[in-house]
Amino acid sequence: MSKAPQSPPTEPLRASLSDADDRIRLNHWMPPQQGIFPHIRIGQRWINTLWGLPIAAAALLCLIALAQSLRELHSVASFIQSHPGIAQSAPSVDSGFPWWLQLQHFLNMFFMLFIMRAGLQILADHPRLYWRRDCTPGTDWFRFQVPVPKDRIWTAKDDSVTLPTWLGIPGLRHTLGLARWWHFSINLLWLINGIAFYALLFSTDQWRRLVPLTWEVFPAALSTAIQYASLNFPVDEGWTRYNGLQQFSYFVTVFVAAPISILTGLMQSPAISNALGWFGRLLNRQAMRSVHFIAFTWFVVFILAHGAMVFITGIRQNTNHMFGGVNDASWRGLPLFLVAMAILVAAWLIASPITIRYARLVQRTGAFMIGWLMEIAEGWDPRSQLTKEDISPYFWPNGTMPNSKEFDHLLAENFVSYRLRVSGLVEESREFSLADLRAMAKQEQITTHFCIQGWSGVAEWGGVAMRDILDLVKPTPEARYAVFYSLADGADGGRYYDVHGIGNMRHALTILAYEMNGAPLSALHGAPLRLRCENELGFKMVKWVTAIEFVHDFADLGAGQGGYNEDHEFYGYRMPI
Ligand SMILES: Nc1nc2c(c(=O)[nH]1)N[C@H]1C(S)=C(S)[C@@H](COP(=O)(O)O)O[C@H]1N2
Ligand SMILES: [Mo]
Repeated sequence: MSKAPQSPPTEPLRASLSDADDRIRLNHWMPPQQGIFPHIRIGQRWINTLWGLPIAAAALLCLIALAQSLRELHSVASFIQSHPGIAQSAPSVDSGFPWWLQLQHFLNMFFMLFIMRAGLQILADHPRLYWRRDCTPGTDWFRFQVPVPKDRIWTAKDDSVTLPTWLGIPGLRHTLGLARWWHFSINLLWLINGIAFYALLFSTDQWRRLVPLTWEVFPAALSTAIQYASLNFPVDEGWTRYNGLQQFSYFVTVFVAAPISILTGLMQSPAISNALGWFGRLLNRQAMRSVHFIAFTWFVVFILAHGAMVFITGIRQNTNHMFGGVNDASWRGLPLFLVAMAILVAAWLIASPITIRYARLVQRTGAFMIGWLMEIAEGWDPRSQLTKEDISPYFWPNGTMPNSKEFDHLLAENFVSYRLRVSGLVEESREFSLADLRAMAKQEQITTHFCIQGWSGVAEWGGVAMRDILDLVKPTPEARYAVFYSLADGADGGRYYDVHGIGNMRHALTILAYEMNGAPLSALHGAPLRLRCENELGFKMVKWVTAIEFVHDFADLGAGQGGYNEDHEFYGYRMPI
């Protein structure tokens, strides 16, 4: 903290904050927990998607037999004759495969690898998908976790599952803090590459490869599909024109799946979803998460099919096109393709180990790359008030419960001796009893809670607006942050705390809540007092708040990252997205 004029006494709870490692140490980390193979719910039945493998294999064999017999039919033969595969109306491309196309193709492949792995890691932190905004157990349509146990408190963190380090980034369990830095930072690079790709496509003749100009693409795609399935492939003219099936699948990938992924990703954020008002309410976070995942499966299927076709339809010619930029019988492309693959495999292998070893560096780099976006988004005003009908029947509990004599005592006496201390860089330090707070103006709001892990829930919150507290204690001009101290420790020992920019404390929907859904706040959800700050993710909303301290800087608190999860789990101190 820089020297304040007359250094005020600091909050005594500072001493109970703990330092944290700059890397993941397995003996300090959440114990592993295996999930189950992904299941899909159809009606009341949960079906293991592993069945998809033999079914797909059988379907493929049937498809081959079907396509071969179809081609013996006169009508099909003449259909293929009139629609050989490449739409007649498709104009040809004269510029071959220019260097920028090859480079962007490689970068795209490289970035997607990290984005998809990190995305899976994020999903593994709440391994269930829903369509409705509430995440009531049993309403999920997809999961790789067992049903929610009913005989005990089962927090969202309990629900997270381990991913192998070769699959997720960085693998392990509940590492989404680090995975999000990868996901968002590489997304930014992928987006820049994508925008440059669009621009170059349309400023050259290359767009003609991908954009079908007439409906003829559909019969052409059907014809190509029958020819491939019969294992008697159509003539390849890929240097100048793609066939209908290529054109259709590339178009969907580039112009449908990619934009949908970006939009559905952004709309899972509290700041963006809330700022969009009715639109964010309609396309709720869980629906967006589900569509985001469906787009991901499209990419997986596309990559597998596209990769297989590259090999099956002539690896030498195909790599000459996309990695060599030539259309001849040379061996120019293949070695370059192998080099590209080696780079990819090496990056694949080191991504998780370096993330585990240099976790703090990954956090800092991520904050450097996309922290500015987080800063902007935090300023947006939440415009998403919901109605009583929207209140979720179930609200996941999360975090580490208080486990102290002090809290047990407070709970037993119904918090009569509870005092909220507000101190630090303020003109008037104050203590508030629960009765004092209840006597102040009450603000009620019905909002969606967005947990970083992926679940959401709607509740009505009642409490005191933070701006009213600010008006009473009057933070000095040096005060830049508000630190919230909890009565509870965090999972790795040391007190739970979190830091907010003071601007965020003046937001219309930032309150200290003592009521949830019209009843006094339960111990599980943060009694006697919890923070609600609707443009941020759930972990920023400290439960069981006991003290608020206004400070100039937070570098000397805990491990200096601006909060318990920021210190111990490598989250960002601003996470409105
Ligand atoms: N003291 C404390 N506050 C906490 C946590 C915690 O572990 N300790 N978890 C946070 C997280 S990650 C979330 S999502 C919300 C969960 O609030 P809920 O239990 O009411 O759903 O509380 C936040 N506040
Ligand atoms: Mo959370």
